[in-house]
Amino acid sequence: MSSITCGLVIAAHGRHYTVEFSDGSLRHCFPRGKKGQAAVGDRVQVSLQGEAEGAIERIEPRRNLLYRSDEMRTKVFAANVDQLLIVLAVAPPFSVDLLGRALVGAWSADIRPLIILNKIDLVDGLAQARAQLSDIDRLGVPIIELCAHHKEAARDKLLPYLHGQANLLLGQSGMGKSTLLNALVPDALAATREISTALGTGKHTTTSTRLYHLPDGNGDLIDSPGFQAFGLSHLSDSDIERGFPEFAEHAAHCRFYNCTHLHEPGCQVLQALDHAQIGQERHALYARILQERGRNK
Ligand SMILES: Nc1nc2c(ncn2[C@@H]2O[C@H](COP(=O)(O)OP(=O)(O)O)[C@@H](O)[C@H]2O)c(=O)[nH]1
Ligand SMILES: [Mg+2]
Ligand SMILES: [Zn+2]
Repeated sequence: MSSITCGLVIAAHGRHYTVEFSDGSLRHCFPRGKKGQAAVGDRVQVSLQGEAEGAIERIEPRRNLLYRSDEMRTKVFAANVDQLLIVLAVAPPFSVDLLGRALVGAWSADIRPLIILNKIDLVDGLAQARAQLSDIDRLGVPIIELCAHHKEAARDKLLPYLHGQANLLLGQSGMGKSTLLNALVPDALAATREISTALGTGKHTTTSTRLYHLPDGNGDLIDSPGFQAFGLSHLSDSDIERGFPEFAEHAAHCRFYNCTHLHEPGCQVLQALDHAQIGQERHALYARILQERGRNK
């Protein structure tokens, strides 16, 4: 007879997972049958098998699940996330479109976003990067500027925001996510090696997403692979509208209760757009996301 033990999914490798238990031990676990997919950050019930393996019998109810989707597939980032750390850099240029989508995704899942503007040592591009963030800055999303190469200063600046929470690092490649991870979790490399050991040599260990504990055990940091797309075809119209909080005060006064803020007469969002109270790019992104969804229905 095998016993059931509760654990935390700390890494996903396709259809199998690394689960950490309260004594710190790790096991290589497979889902039992064809049940729903587990995600990094999930709490799971595992029946222990042998010395180092287990079967996931049950996924505990989630607080939230962050994912992206398009007409082809759904891609899960992580579960039970408190805060989304969106990593941008002064250079190479970042995509304002992807940033806006990440914010929509976060808010729709009740996850608080925080923006990290990295590489501020590249002073020539700093003003331009800040200008690109002005619409977002006005929304009140915190923007932390730092240089990940200065490990200690970066750590001192960021850690107070991360303590006691499950934080997910997200960003396009080249923004400095790995550099930042190594600044925040100095033994990240060793922890990754420990997973490989727990999985046994010879096993395929390509890890797409990985949860690390912050030093002092005061919160977690989940590292995810870089992304180049952030489809939101799973969201409802109202989820999407919630991703544009600057629309709300105007939308309340639109003539039609079901106004889409795209073409309706008496639309106060469009009027605010005309008066530059709402950013052009922000409204264009809103329209794009709605349009993509329309195509997928
Ligand atoms: N100038 C500068 N370069 C940085 C900084 N942080 C990271 N980089 C560099 O940016 C490149 C991409 O960093 P990396 O951490 O691999 O990005 P990732 O793809 O997001 O994981 C590397 O060459 C880093 O050395 C920074 O604060 N300033
Ligand atoms: Mg990287
Ligand atoms: Zn409207």
